[in-house]
Amino acid sequence: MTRLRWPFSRLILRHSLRQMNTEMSKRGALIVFEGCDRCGKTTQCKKLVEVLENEKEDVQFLRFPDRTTVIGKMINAYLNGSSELDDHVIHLLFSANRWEAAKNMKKLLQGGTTLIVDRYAYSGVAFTAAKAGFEVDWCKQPDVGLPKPDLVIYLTLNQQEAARRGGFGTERYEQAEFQKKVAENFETIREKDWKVIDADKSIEDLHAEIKSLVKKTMNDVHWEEIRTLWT
Ligand code: Z5A
Ligand code: MG
Repeated sequence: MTRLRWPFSRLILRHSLRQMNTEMSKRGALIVFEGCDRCGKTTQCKKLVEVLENEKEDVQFLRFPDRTTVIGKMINAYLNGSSELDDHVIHLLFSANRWEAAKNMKKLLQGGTTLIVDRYAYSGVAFTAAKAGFEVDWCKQPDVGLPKPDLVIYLTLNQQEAARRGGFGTERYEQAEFQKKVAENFETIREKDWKVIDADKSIEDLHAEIKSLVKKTMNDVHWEEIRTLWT
């Protein structure tokens, strides 16, 4: 009788241990890239993801706006000038575009995936607050409660080097005067723990600097709670 029960209790024990292990698994880090136009955010995000994937790290690339969703398509039409929207409406759509991703982001982070994110709520605030009649505090409100990044890498670039990297595109907001206000707003909303990096260096040198910061954060947050934005 005892001999028959023993394998069952071993199975139950093994199952419970596996369960505990899943519940206590290391979480991934939420890494966000912010910065002015053409400073190299997308270039660095993609390179970082490629290198980390080659090292068998569990990583995923996300970008905001995510132009693939229904809301993202409305944002895309607004940015390329094929639709007009009230400034409040487009601000709320940019935020809704993050909220529609938030649940999955949390799930991935809890499951151990590190997220490398190209622009986030800080861009939302810096761009809308550059428009007449918009206060930083109002702009922050729709994003209150989103997952808070564990690391914000803020890339800066001087005007001359930005100009060397090609002229502005044809999208809305791609004008020098507006971009200047956006850069001032980034300085206003910048938090103490942001890593500010001068992006006026080679893609490789910049990558090396960024990678060591990211690796450290990935190790530091394993057992930490996911924090909440602006609460
Ligand atoms: N927006 C908003 O209003 N509200 C929001 O909530 C959010 C966004 C999330 C679209 O964003 C617009 O939406 C944006 C903000 C607003 N408006 N503007 N401006 P987007 O992210 O789709 O924008 P983008 O088209 O990707 O542009 P970008 O982000 O400004 O560029 P970047 O990603 O920083 O740069 P890059 O594409 O990596 O590089 C630019 C060029 O420089 C390219 O030719 C590279 O090959 C070159 N490059 C990159 N790194 C280097 C180095 N180190 N040396 C030399 N050359 C380099
Ligand atoms: Mg980009």
